[in-house]
Amino acid sequence: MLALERPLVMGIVNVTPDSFSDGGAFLDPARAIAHAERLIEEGADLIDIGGESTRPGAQAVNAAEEWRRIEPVLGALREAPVPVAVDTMKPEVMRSALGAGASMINDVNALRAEGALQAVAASDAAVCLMHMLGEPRTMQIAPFYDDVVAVVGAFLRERIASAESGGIARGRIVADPGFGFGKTLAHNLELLRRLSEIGELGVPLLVGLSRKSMLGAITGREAGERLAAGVAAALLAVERGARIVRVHDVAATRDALAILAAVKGSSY
Ligand code: 7PJ
Repeated sequence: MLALERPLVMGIVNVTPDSFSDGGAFLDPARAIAHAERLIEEGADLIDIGGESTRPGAQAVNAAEEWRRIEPVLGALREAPVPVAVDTMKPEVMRSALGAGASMINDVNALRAEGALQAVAASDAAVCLMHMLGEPRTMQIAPFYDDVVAVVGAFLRERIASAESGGIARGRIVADPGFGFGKTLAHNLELLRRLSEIGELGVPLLVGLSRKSMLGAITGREAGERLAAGVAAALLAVERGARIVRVHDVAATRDALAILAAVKGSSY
């Protein structure tokens, strides 16, 4: 159960050799665990562990290798004071993660893989359903939408309905428009500008913009130099209704959200 009276910060821990933002830095479990602990100290409300890069063009890994990367980190965080999500599209990895105490499955494929919905339904964990057009290997090749907000909203509504009819109660679900997943810069900007329109889904919105290439396209900066841009984007998303922001830079994001809360007259 997550209290959502203030926006929450999900801290990203990639245990991959090839993530675009911090590729390889935390492939060693001890370093990934130390990084997760640091994000918790910085004020992360939840941690997201990923063992497969979903950056544009990334190659898939098999379930055994993906789980081998995740398991030690998830195991070490069993006693962590915050819930832990596992970022995976694979039902085998979902089942292992849920068996090992994951509190949330973060699926960029929105439980569309055969058996994924059942894997989550058999647990009492939460799930994040994200919109992606196509698959990571090819998704940035000429993505097209008539109306990106309408298409993403309709997709998320359909996935929420499927999850509910498969036995996942609405209170366990969050939805995510999937910035950068089969979207051009113009699509991403329109989604962010009109985020409050997708917000009418009946579930909380989670948004991931941290260090993404759309920020690089606007600022001309490399992934490691997009902190200010990412914090600005997270703030804009929260102003438009996002309830959870998935970020690499937890302390800076929390500071920005504290300013927002203060301006609104609430505490953070
Ligand atoms: C997202 C994600 C996102 C959710 C990644 C990256 C690429 N999960 N996993 N939303 N992005 N829910 O971290 O930039 O936007 S991987």
